[in-house]
Amino acid sequence: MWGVCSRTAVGMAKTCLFKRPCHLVKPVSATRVAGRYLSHQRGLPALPVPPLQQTCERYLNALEPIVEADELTRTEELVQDFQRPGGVGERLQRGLEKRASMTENWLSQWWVQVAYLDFRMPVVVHSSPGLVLPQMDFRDQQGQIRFAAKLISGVLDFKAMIDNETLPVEFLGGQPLCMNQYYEVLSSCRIPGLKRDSVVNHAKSSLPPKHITVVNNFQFFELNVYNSDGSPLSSDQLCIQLERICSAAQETSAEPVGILTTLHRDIWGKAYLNLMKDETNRDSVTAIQRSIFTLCLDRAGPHGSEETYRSCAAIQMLHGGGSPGNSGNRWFDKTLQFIVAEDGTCGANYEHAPAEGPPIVALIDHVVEYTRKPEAGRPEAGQPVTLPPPRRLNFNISPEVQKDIDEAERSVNRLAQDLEMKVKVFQHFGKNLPKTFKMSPDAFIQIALQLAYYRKYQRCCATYESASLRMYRLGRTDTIRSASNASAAFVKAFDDPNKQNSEKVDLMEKAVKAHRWYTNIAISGQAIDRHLLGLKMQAMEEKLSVPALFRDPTYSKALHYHLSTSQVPSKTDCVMCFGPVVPDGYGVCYNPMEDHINFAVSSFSMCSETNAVDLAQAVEDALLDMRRVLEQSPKSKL
Ligand code: COA
Ligand code: HC5
Repeated sequence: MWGVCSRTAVGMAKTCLFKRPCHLVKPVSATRVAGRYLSHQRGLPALPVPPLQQTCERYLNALEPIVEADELTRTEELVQDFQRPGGVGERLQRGLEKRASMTENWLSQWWVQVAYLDFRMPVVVHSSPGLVLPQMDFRDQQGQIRFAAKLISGVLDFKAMIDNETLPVEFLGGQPLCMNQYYEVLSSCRIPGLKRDSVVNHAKSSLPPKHITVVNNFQFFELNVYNSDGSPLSSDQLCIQLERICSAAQETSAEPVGILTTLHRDIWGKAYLNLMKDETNRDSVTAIQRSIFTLCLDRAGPHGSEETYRSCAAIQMLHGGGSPGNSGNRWFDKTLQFIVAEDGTCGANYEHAPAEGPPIVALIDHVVEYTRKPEAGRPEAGQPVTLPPPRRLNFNISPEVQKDIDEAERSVNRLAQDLEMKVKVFQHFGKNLPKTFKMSPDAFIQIALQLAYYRKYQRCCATYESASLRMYRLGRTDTIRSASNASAAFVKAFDDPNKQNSEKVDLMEKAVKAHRWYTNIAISGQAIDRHLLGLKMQAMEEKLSVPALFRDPTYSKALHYHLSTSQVPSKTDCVMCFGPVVPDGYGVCYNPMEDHINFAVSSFSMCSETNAVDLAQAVEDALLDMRRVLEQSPKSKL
């Protein structure tokens, strides 16, 4: 059980098992959490609070490539004042250290609030990522149902690993990781509030849910996925039930109530109160929230050519194509939605508050592997018996609710119209090439992104890359700032005809090393962004005025990420995607496989300065040009 590590696709090694997590947002008391899970979690180190001087110094370094000299001078003065002996910085640092000694993780709850629950933009595009699987080999409803049934079985198989304590613990850089997020993704849901949202997790209730929700033709159904003896329904049984759902959904039409979940959160918060006034609606919404996950059986989206297929599919996963498309065939507050369309387009959308991408991807990798196994090899749960039909979840649409639905349709259509998405499969090489040159593949890709951006804009920009903090108990993420002095020196030299090839290679190596260094400090809790956020939150907690350092335009500039990026590796050849985090920026998600790299680049078409297609092309060019100089370098011929 607690055996030897083996590498997984998430770049993490795995062993062992356990059970019952604590809740992410509202922790359950430790006495309810028993067994190996708890001892594993207890064995994890607590997230450190980095030294104040170190963060101040690193902050100024990180600003150098992205701000003007006069801005930097002003910020240097603010930093000096902030960290002076007896100053506000020291007071806040002490407060943070105290908080760290009294909580399981001084950061995570604040982070979930600030990054997700207090963030009021629609979760669609602005927060919830999409995941695109390779197109499956069916093209009709029968094939869709058969695949969806296998998919459900695959998720239940993964769920059993959670329930039976056989879920492997992952490792990163030889360190065991916090596994809490795995226990947050099933049977949970975000709930809109008037000012702040919340997340409920029913997995830990005394009566854990036994059903999923299925949505087809904008209509929701509760589908019980376990037999009365507790065994999961077989794929054949599930097929029968899904067929019943599809015929019932085709017979009638309904208002797309799910589209309400695409609204701005304050507006949805109000609309939610309208919706929940009605008892039938309350019952239906509760069934969705409690369900293990949601399965969206979509009609086919726009196809496009082979070249554009994945970009079209990414749009289906991210927002569903607007109200004439599949956007109403969703409940975007649901933590996990699997999407299976009639034309073989498959993937998922997930609400980000409870978990990061890697646990979701590990689950999906498992499901895909499961669906590929021949039926015969699988344990089937008993003989098909007559099952009660799935329950339709009815909604009563009052004029008020109808108005909210109309508004949601308009706003999601604007959002869909505004999102540009380009999926590029970079075929020329993958992790293999940087490895040959003894460079970190992730750092190599990030430096290529820096080069692509610089070539397009003649400047460096604040760049965000997600770094996992899961080495620490309840750890989430910190920011790797990919724009460094070393990357700036490299991108400025690269197209300079007066520079020798050897100098370019030397600068590339330095830039890649600097990135890997930043990655190492970030995953060991010594990066600057979450610490600075913590110091600011501490000031608010102590009801102090927000220190000038955080009111500085330079601080806003440092947080205005023109490039918001994330590496999400997987075993399956899939691509993950998300929207930009600023109106004039890009979202770039990439999955480096051994011999190719899948990229999804997004931008907003409203912004005339950005163009996802162009940036994707610039990234491809940058990667190829970087390879060329490496191969031309005498070192490579050694
Ligand atoms: N020479 C040769 N090989 C090298 C190398 C070098 N100098 N540096 C690294 N490698 C190898 C590694 O051993 C690894 O090998 P593997 O393919 O056998 O696993 C591979 O290259 C990849 O390493 P690298 O590219 O450096 O990246 P990483 O796997 O360490 O990932 C992060 C870096 C930042 C992505 C990772 O630390 C992280 O935090 N991941 C989580 C991100 C996340 O949560 N994203 C989703 C947010 S929702
Ligand atoms: C299916 C995986 C998608 C990845 C999502 C991701 O990277 O989210 C980042 C989370 C974090 O805390 O860094 C946020 N980001 C999309 C804005 C990079």
